[in-house]
Amino acid sequence: MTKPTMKEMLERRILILDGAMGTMIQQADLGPEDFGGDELDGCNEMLVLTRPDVIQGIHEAYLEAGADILETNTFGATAVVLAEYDIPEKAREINLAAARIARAAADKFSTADKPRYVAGALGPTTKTLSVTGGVTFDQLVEDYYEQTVALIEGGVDAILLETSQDTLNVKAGTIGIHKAFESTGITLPLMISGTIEPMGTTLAGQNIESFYISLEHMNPISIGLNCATGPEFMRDHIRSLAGIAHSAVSCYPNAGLPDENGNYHESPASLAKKIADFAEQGWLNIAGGCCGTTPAHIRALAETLENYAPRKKMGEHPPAVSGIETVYIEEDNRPIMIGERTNISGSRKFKRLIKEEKFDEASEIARAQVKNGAHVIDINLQDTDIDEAYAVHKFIPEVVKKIKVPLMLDSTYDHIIELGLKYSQGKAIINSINLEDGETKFEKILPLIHRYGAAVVCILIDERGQAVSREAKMEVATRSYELLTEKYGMNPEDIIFDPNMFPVGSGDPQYIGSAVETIEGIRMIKAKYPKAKTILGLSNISFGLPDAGREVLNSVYLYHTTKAGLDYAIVNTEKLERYASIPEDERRLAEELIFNTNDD
Ligand code: HCS
Repeated sequence: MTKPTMKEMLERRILILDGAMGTMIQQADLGPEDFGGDELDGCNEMLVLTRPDVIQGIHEAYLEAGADILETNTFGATAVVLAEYDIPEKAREINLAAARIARAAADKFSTADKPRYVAGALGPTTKTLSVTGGVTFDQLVEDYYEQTVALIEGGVDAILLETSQDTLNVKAGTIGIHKAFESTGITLPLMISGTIEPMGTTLAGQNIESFYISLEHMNPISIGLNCATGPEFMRDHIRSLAGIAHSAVSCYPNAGLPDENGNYHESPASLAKKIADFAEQGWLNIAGGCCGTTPAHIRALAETLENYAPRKKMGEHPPAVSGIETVYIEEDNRPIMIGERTNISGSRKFKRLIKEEKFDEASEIARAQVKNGAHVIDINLQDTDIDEAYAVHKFIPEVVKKIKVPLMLDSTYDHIIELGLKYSQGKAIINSINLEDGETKFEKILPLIHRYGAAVVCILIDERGQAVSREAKMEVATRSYELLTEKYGMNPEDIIFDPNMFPVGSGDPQYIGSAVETIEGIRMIKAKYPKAKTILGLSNISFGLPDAGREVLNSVYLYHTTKAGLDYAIVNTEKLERYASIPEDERRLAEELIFNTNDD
């Protein structure tokens, strides 16, 4: 008889994950010789080679206690961590051995009623891309890839990225994991577990919602929290996660907060009771223990949770993008304002600062935009005078230290977009794709969207040029939408149509009437594709007018396009006026231009 899959078992009951490994090893009274010598003392992962009996013993104790899922002893078996012991080359051997030990133990205890699973554990490493640095995104991808390949070859049932403190590390991890799935031809369920510090966010600053929104595209079988705290600190976060996650929710806290000597005091009964309360609320699918927990904790948990049903109702949330913080795109907060001043082609000051490599000062411009109401920041560093890749590499890490809002990455080059994504913890917006050159742009950018998670601006341009009339806009939107959702597998909520705007303020006769076409184009797109979003680069409309006139025209146009359903506006947030506060005669003049109603 074949074993039910983990997914099938998750439908039936709350699955019990094992307890701590690291703190169990600490208690095992081992000496340097057990780890392979003085230099390797404390390298827990080495024990799968030097003292496999110890690791096997811990696994079996957890299985006896009732664990359904074992974690391999590979938390720090990533080359970048093993390099601290001068043994990076041992990564493959250690992961392979660890997976085999856990596999054998799980199989020994597995029965038809209670199948046991092995999750290959990948820790966060000792370096975070967003906080400590000291490692590159690409290096982490390679290290996680190597680790995952060996775990798969050793026979694990799932891959678990745990104690995740920085979503950028997780993104590198998931990319490495998928690369391993491709190269081995074996795709396993992906489990993700974040760590929220007592102050309420990950080390890299995200709360649980942003963490989830940034990783949702990976479609994990489970997502949850472990480590850092005991269960009570996790309560609000687990509740939030259960409310939004489409996947199973996991929770494996420490046995309380450690005291000054690093000891944990939450008793098995008390831990089980607190976690059972989460189950009672219907929030849980997987539960277990992290640092300080023992087989006694897992036994208490398994016995208690037997009486509770797993979370059944999947969560939901409004369409969203994220940086360190999340922005939901909802009817009552439209339009989302995107600060445009960090665009080289739109701001001379910004361009000068980037050219002079004053990245810190340049990022102050982003901060000013946010201070004045921007919910997202557009970043465009493309210019013939500038090395764009270098500027992205220097500027984006600087700017994400200063602002928490999502990024809009604006470039015509896919390799530049990808570079930007490697610095974006959150779910960014890519600006932009179009059908100008057939599907070339779609083919280049869509893989990035699936790999890193992002929304995308789709400009309504095709092989014939920019769509001007409302009918032409609709035609290109329809073709783009069908391709993106059906052929390229995009979530409709992440498609943002830019229906084009022309400078009606310039007086150029070819643009007369185009502002109304854009308003009506937005209305038609929103009616046909209510899930898709719309965006405009607002200042285009007033191009060629004196500054004061520009502000009025921009603001009046924003008012009318918002009424038509506009979701995002790229603006200079420092220079927007409220429609109601614009003097009536100025407003009328602007409306005559927009609606082309001046007969003079
Ligand atoms: N699975 C790891 C997590 C440490 S945070 C351990 O040691 O139990």
